Amino acid sequence: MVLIMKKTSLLFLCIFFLAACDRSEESGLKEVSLPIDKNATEETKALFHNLKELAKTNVLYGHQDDLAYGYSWWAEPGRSDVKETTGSYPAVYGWDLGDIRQEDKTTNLDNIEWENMKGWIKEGYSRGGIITISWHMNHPVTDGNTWDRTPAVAAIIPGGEQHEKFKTWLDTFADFTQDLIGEEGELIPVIFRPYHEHTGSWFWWGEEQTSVEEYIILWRFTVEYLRDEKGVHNLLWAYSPDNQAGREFENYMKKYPGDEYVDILGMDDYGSMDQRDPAEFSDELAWLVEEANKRGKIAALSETGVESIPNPSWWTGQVLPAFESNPKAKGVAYILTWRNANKERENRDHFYASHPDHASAPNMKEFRDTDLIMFEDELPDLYTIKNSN
Ligand code: BMA
Repeated sequence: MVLIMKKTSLLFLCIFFLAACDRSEESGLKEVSLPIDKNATEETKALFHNLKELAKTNVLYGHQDDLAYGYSWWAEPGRSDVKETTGSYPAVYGWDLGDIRQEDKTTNLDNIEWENMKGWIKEGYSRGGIITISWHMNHPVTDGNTWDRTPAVAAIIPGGEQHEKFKTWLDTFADFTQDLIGEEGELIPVIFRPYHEHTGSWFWWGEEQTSVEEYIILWRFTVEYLRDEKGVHNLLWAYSPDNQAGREFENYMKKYPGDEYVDILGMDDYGSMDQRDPAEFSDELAWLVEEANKRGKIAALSETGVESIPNPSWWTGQVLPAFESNPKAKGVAYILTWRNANKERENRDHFYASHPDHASAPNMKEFRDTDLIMFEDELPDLYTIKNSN
């Protein structure tokens, strides 16, 4: 009898609880998701929240260096291979700060003038686009380039002999980000993706050159120095191991700096988009989405592509199924394909988005026309929180 009564009251309690939940849904209030920086600017908080919401229904398309140059043009205002191929600019603009240091060099490692880059960042943002910045950072000990594999991390973390010098590089980075100002005087939010592809060994912060402890200390120091000492509050932090076309999830998390230090679980992967069974890769993306959701983070395919797109139906034949084969993979927030190097200047076919004369151009347009994939002209306002359904 006592048991029956207990069961009945439990039932009533459940009904009451469900009704209460219903009412909060009716009122249209939604929980706001917050980034790791509790003092992030309003626009940065809004971007985190809105991107997380948008990821439930769409995958945004992004392209590296999109406004700076294309396969057959260089620094011409308004131009974009992506827009000329599909009718819209990309929703996400990738830029890289490689070669930014305490010196007079006026361009990045791919010859983009810093001041022009700032202009293009402002332009993309003013149209509602998302800005993400990677950093092929020079070697802080030898002053060589980012591909100098001499170990360096122990020397630049606190206590290391190059620590003070390294901080001046971060200062330059801070200055750059604080000079990104929107039309209302607000700081432009940036998805910052430092020390990327560290599961490979091609950069000085790579797997063979850096211990787990060193990598985590470097990451956390960078967050704390920029956020707490330099007062940089327009960043979302993206962690982006290289997936190396395998189910190496343990590897993915091996040097994870922790949920307090990361907003976006990114993944860089070139190999998987090159003739690998998209269904397999889709399962890996699904894993990434689940992992991100579990931690209150956002999942992103932060760098990918196949050089010169030899398969004319690559966009709908390889990329789309990577998101659709496993329906959970649709929860990836965005994909960023790498840059379209200028053919004349670099004398090579090093492009990762279609350009209008390429055989894959109609297929990229088809990809853009699907309901799942979103380009810039379809974006909702990402920089204010509506807090309603
Ligand atoms: C690589 C290549 C290089 C380039 C570097 C940084 O993948 O595109 O040519 O310098 O990225 O953008």
